[in-house]
This record gives sequence, structure tokens and C-alpha cells, in this order.
Amino acid sequence: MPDSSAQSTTADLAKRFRAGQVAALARAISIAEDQRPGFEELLHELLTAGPTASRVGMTGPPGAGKSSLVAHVAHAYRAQEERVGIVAVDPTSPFSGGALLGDRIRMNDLATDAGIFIRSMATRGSLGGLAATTKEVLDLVDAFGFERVLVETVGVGQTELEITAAADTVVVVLVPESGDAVQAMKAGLMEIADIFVVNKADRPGAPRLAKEIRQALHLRAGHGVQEPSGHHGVDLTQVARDARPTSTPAVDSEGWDIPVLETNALDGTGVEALVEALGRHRAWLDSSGELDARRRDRARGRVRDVVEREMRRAAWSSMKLQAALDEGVDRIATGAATPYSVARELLAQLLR
Ligand SMILES: Nc1nc2c(ncn2[C@@H]2O[C@H](COP(=O)(O)OP(=O)(O)OP(=O)(O)O)[C@@H](O)[C@H]2O)c(=O)[nH]1
Ligand SMILES: [Mg+2]
Repeated sequence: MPDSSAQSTTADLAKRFRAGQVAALARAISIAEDQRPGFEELLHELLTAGPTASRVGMTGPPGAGKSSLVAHVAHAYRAQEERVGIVAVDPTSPFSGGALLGDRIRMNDLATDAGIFIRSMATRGSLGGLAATTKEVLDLVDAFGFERVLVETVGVGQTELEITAAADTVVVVLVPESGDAVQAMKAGLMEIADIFVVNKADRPGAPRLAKEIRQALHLRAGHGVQEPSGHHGVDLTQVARDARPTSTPAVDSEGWDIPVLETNALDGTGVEALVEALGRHRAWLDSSGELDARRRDRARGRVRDVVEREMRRAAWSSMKLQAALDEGVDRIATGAATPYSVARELLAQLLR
């Protein structure tokens, strides 16, 4: 429990947050990221209005051009006077503070624009609870009042797929050198994509990859193609399914045809079509009731996250339970109990 000084800090921070002070947003994000004492009260305070932003997630292999595309899309929204929050999770290209990919002019433009907020989250190597914190950061950026929230994740593993569930629209960015459509299917990307982008269309192989993806989507929609199992020992297809349980992403099954677009993020070719597709998907989300369904899924997942976190904390911070555990371990050692019987006893105590 936070003491009264922490409470007054929370109230003050919430006031500044609601007044639109970017420093307050940055501070709230740090508190949520570090899960500092009182962070849940703070989130409760700040998130009462619920999500309003249009959230777009871009995922894809390292170096596919996600940041470049995010920059283009952000520019397009800025041209419509919309404010944009950008969260980049674990970018392989380093960037810090406001200087997202500081060597690139386009990003420098963004970093000095007051209508844009950029936050990067380094997460590589620290798995526990990372997805939960990222979701909370997105919620904060959303609650701050940005009309658009863009989140970039490197789509190479389970965590990234989970994070995409925090977006309303998921754009999967592939490039000719990232392999063929079969690999994309194996990685579970077909499951999560609302829009496919084949970037680096200036390179050979882009039209072929786009064609393969269209064929794969078509097969899935029409003939219920056998799911390939995941590689690297993780069934990513299953992860993707778990991450978004209500939406069946097969083409057209719910009235949404997954577009496969080609872009060149160096000169901006195809970006207009991407922005247009994002707008159409958003309109479809609204009219089909899918946005509501996805937000409800997200809320359900968040409650479960918090309950699990609190249960764990409650269990292992209880002296009584610790004592019962020690005593149980003694009995396991002498063969008088098993881990299962002791666990049952502990659970009975905890849930009493
Ligand atoms: N030829 C070509 N190069 C591109 C294109 N889009 C991006 N690039 C280049 O590809 C490199 C990676 O671009 P980024 O936008 O940083 O890619 P990213 O997916 O955000 O990379 P990470 O965040 O590091 O995973 C940069 O050197 C870009 O200039 C494109 O359409 N064509
Ligand atoms: Mg990037």
C-alpha cells in the first residue's frame, strides 16, 4: 500500500497527465514499467475513461522497415492534424530518448514534432511480465489522448505475438529476404495479420512474395489448410490463437479481406494505400462489432494478468504460507508427502 505522500504524488501526477503534460506521461510510463509501489492505483486513476485511440501494431522481422513505415504513417496522420503516440518494443536498431533512429532525417522530423510522442522499450532478455508492462504502456499512451497509437515490435517470437494482441489492427511487414509465405505461416503471422505489407518493393522478389501470401491466404480461407506446427519448439500458431481468441483471421470469414500491399519505405511508394487500408480496417472494426470484441478480450486478459500477479504476490509474501511450504518440504523429504499434496494444502490455505 502506498503511503500518503505516494498518494499525493499519484494525485498530482494524474492531474498533470490529464492536463496533457508529456512529462507526466513519460513519468507514468516509467512507474508502470518498473511496477513501482502504487503503480496499479496510478493506472486505475489514469485509465478510467477506457481506450479511445486507434491502435496499429506493426510487426515483422528485424530490419524489415517497420520504423520507416511507422514514420511514414505517422507523417500521414500528422498531416490530418491527428496526434500520434509511437511505442517501439525491442528495436534491433538502437535509438534512445526522442531520437528514434536519429540517423534518419524522417525520424528526426518526428522527434521534434510536439504532436508526436515516441517511447522505446528495451526488453530483450527480460521475459517475465514484459508483455504485461508493454500493454500497460500502450494503455497509458492511449489514455493520454493520442488519436493514433502505433506500436512496433520485432516479430520473431511468442512475446511479440502476444503484444500484437494489444493492437486493434495488426500489420505484418515482410520483405523479400525474409523468406517465403510458408515461413510466414509457420511463424504464426497468418494468424495475426489484418494487413500484410511486403516492404522493400524496390528489391527483386517482392511481387512474388506478395503473390505467395495472397495464395496462402486464399487457401486458408477456402480450404481450411492444415496448420503447420511452429518451429524452434514453440507452436507460434497456437500462441497467436491464444493471443486473440475470438477473431478467426482467415480471409473474409468475418467480412474482412486481408489486403497484401507492396511498399517502398525509402521513397514512400505504397504508403498512401497502406494508410487507406488502415482506415478501412478501422471502419470495419467499428461496423462489425469486432473492435468491441477485441477490446473486451484485452480487458479480460488484463484482469487475468493482474489477478495472477496478485495471487503470486499474495502467496509468496505470506509468512504462513512460507512456513507451510518449509514444513511440506520436510515431509516430502521423508516420503510422507509429495509436491502435489503439499501444493494442494497450500492452495487450500491461500484460497480460504
Ligand atoms: N531498399 C529498401 N530499403 C529499405 C526500405 N525500407 C526500409 N529500408 C531500409 O532498411 C533498413 C531497416 O529499416 P528500419 O525502418 O529501421 O527497419 P525496422 O524493421 O524498424 O528495423 P528494426 O527495428 O531494427 O527491426 C534501413 O536501412 C532502411 O533505410 C525499402 O522499402 N527499400
Ligand atoms: Mg525499428
